[in-house]
Amino acid sequence: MSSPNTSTRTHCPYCSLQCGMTLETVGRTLEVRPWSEFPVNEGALCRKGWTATGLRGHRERLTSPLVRDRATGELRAASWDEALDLVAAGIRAAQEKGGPDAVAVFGGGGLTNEKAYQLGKFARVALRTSQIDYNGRWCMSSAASAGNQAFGLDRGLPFPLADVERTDVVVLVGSNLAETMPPAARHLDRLRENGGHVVVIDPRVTSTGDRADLVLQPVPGTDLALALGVLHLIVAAGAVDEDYVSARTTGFDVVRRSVAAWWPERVERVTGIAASEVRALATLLAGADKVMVLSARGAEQHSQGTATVLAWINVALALGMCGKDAAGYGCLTGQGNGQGGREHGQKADQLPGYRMIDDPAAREHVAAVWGVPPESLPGKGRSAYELLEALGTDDGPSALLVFGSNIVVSAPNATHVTERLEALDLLIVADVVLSETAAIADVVLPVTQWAEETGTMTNLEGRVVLRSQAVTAPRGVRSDLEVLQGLAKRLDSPVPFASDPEEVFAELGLASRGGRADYSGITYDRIRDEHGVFWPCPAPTNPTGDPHPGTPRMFLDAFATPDGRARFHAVEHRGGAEQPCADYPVHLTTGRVLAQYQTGAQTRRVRALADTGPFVELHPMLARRIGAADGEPVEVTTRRGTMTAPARVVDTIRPDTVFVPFHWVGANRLTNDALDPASRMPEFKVCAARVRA
Ligand SMILES: Nc1nc2c(c(=O)[nH]1)N[C@H]1C(S)=C(S)[C@@H](COP(=O)(O)OP(=O)(O)OC[C@H]3O[C@@H](n4cnc5c(=O)[nH]c(N)nc54)[C@H](O)[C@@H]3O)O[C@H]1N2
Ligand SMILES: Nc1nc2c(c(=O)[nH]1)N[C@H]1C(S)=C(S)[C@@H](COP(=O)(O)OP(=O)(O)OC[C@H]3O[C@@H](n4cnc5c(=O)[nH]c(N)nc54)[C@H](O)[C@@H]3O)O[C@H]1N2
Ligand code: SF4
Ligand SMILES: [Mo]
Repeated sequence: MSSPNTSTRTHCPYCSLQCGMTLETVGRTLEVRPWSEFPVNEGALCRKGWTATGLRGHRERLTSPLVRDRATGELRAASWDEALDLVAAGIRAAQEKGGPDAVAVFGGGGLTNEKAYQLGKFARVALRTSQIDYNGRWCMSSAASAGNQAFGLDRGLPFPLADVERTDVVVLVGSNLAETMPPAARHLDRLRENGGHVVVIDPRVTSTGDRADLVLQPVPGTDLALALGVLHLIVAAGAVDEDYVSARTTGFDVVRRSVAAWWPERVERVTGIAASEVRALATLLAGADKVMVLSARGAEQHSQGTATVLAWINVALALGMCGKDAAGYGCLTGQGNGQGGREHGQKADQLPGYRMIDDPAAREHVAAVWGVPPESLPGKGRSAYELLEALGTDDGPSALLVFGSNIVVSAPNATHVTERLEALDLLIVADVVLSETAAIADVVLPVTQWAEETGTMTNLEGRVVLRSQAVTAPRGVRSDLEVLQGLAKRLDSPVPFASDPEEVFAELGLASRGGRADYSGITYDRIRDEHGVFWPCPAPTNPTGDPHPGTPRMFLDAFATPDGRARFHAVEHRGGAEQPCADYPVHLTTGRVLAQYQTGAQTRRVRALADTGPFVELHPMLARRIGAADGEPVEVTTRRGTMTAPARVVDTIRPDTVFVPFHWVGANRLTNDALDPASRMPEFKVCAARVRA
């Protein structure tokens, strides 16, 4: 490994903003300092970013492989050779019995582009399994599937985030960005200083809502009906941009008819939002020159997530906004590499460059880069939740390798999923700490974390940034790339696997070349100099040609569909898969708080972030009805499980809804595993529950 610098410019280990930061080694400690020139965050970080070095040297950091001792049933330390030999032997045994698909791989949207790429290649080339998917299915997959259907391409934001400041109205549908990407909230403040308006749609008034001009509080799972109602009023007001619709889109006539019956009073009955507020929103949008609709998990993590996003895209298209400067639709992706993680082949149906695995030309291109025959590549596998459900069943995988996900805490209907993990013959988890998933594994592989390795990430804007190694890794750990290299060798992979990130990135560039997410014109040196490069960025066809500038703004002239036009899609409102009833009378929704990241595997171990624990947020009216008091334990039960946590009584949530953060074990024992038919996204954001004091 290269010797550490004393001052290194890099990016945060957590969310999709990928804030720039400077890491300084001061004696033996590593300190976070601002990197003011990096445009995305201009030196600002949230609490998680400032304390990101808290896992370094932590006593719970894994520094040796662990294997489960047959005699005691406990995990014990092992050498790398012993652990990797055991994994390779287990994989062989599983595949001899059950064929290539007996081994499955589960990846993560926090992995660097290099790791995501290598994991996809490892599955298809070294394991020859079709059974690979990743936690991105639980993140922005509904927005991705809607973006692909409407625009022919999915890039979270098709414009730089700072464009928010130059629009007239921004509508945040199910985003709490003041807590989930705090430095981004400054754009909302600046937009308002510039005379623009912020609208927030969320069943709770969050700290994002506190910065808004208009807050609408829908019943969870009804954002789609609200979009239909807003479009109904836009049509009625004659505010449709007919020239744009006829020049740049197809399919509006059917959509126009489909919203005809969604008058505001009907919207009020379904969404719980007063008809006057629905009218206020439509009036604001109809009168604005530039409108930006941004969705996040609140609107997307539903069994109708894709349809909901399509309904909001319909609103943006009808107003003529998509492809217009400082306007349009975007999805706020979530994980550090939520964007890049879905472009390089760890998704069941995709190959690098956002190519589809069932496309013969895509298979041929990627197989040539990999040096294997196209027919040796497996086909499409199961989606994340379907894969987990199949584990240990007669026709499902009997071994699973997990890289970068803590499934036991993050999966919906988690008790059921944990049973599936326990039914495996072999569970292998690569992680930096003993997560709840690693704790039930047969083999645990300790890996390097962000400051100890180099790699690229693609942030929510499609900006490819470089995370540079700042310190040497603790003795005993290996990088994910080294782990995959070691396993590929033991499995007699037909081609070798590189472990140097820059080498892997160059190969990824070739594999992505000509694909929808083309990275072939991007190099580490360029990213360093240019504060990141936006894909698509093809290499020049002529080697002496000018480099491609990258693509900060997409769809300005045409959409990525065959005819260049965006597609309207008529969608129907159905609502959450599980509606309240006499036994389970309230809506349960889940989400995040500022100080914790995801399943908390990393942040719950950072002492400076330990001020909040789990809680159940509920309205004073509901608290009174069940006899609950602020700070006292309440029990939440759904058809799948029960959890208990202190009540947090606030008048900012709908009285018919309770909110539980999912950073602590418990929330996902409650959630519903109903899936969106297109994206296979589980319904994390609504189910029916009972609350008791
Ligand atoms: N602090 C922190 N920041 C993070 C993360 C983290 O774990 N912690 N994770 C990162 C990741 S991976 C992601 S995906 C993003 C997520 O970022 P967000 O989507 O902003 O986060 P959530 O809290 O999941 O959901 C946002 C809001 O949706 C609301 N909501 C619930 N149900 C509904 C509904 O039916 N309709 C509407 N309109 N709103 C609803 C919730 O009340 C919540 O305030 O955050 C990223 N940033
Ligand atoms: N109820 C409910 N559930 C949800 C959600 C919700 O809103 N509500 N949100 C969903 C969403 S949007 C997401 S993104 C998922 C997140 O779910 P997970 O991905 O399971 O959550 P993380 O805590 O990010 O888990 C990442 C794991 O990888 C480890 N890790 C970190 N970096 C590396 C690395 O470089 N290599 C390896 N090998 N391991 C690494 C971490 O220590 C951690 O254990 O949760 C989903 N679950
Ligand atoms: S906003 Fe996201 S990227 Fe920025 S410091 Fe916080 S967690 Fe890190
Ligand atoms: Mo996410």
